[in-house]
Amino acid sequence: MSGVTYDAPQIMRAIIPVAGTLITVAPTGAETNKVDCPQLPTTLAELVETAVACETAGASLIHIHVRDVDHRPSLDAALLRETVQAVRERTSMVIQLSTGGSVHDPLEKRLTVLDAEPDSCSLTCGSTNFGDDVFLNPYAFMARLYRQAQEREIVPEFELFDLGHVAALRRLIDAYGLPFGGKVHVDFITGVAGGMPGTPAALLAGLQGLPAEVTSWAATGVGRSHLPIAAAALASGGHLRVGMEDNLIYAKGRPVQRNDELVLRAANLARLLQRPPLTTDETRALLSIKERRIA
Ligand code: KMH
Ligand code: ZN
Repeated sequence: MSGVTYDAPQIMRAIIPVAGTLITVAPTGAETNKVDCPQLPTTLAELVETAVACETAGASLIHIHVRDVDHRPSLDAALLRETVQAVRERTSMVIQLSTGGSVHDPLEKRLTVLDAEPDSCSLTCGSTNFGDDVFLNPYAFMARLYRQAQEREIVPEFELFDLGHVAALRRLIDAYGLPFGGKVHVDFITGVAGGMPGTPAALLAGLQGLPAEVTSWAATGVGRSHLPIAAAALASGGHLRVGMEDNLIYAKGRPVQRNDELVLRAANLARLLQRPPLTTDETRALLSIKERRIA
């Protein structure tokens, strides 16, 4: 396994400003209970309505976890397929299914998510403590998921919760080459209890270790690190992920009511920094997404 490199040209490449901003929305996640947060979109109808509103607000990629009729996290094959089709019919966003699921989902079941034929899938580059639980991603699982995504022409988004995950991404690319389409997009998910802290310093440390093959990167600050990480990412040439999977508080004392208000705030911040939201077509080109939309 080759080591992570920290050469100066690589650092410069990572922070070169880019013209627009890919805004991902992660509207639901697997951790928040519907009873605790009735505005969380957990039904298919709520999810589709959310997707449409978030696309209008500036999101061009949606990271989806589905819930069953009891609003519990689910990896049901029919439900995943129905969800992909419904969101594809109503929006032009890149559809990314979570392969992380919930911390309780078995690894074998998480691999079956690809059967729903999403445009993209998440691929977390290592295990991490996740609050009181463990989010398990052994290297052999990552490798199988990566190979299957390549075979099915699904573009992975490499989720990096910790600095060690940056090194594991290097190992994966060395072993199996580039993803379908040749682009390498990563998302630093910072601020999880057990992962890298949600600080600009930690984000910059991660950037410095990125493999040269990385073509775009985004960042997410979970909870209170939401805004500082968004600002640091925009200032450093990165893209954004926002949504109720990561953050339920809009401002002090003010819960998030709708995902699209988080997207709109991110879009306005991006515009302020002269990095307006990418269109869905621009995001599809950035990530080399296979065309699966029905004309
Ligand atoms: N729900 C977390 C345990 C992913 O979507 O791939 C994992 C997660 C990552 O949300
Ligand atoms: Zn997720």
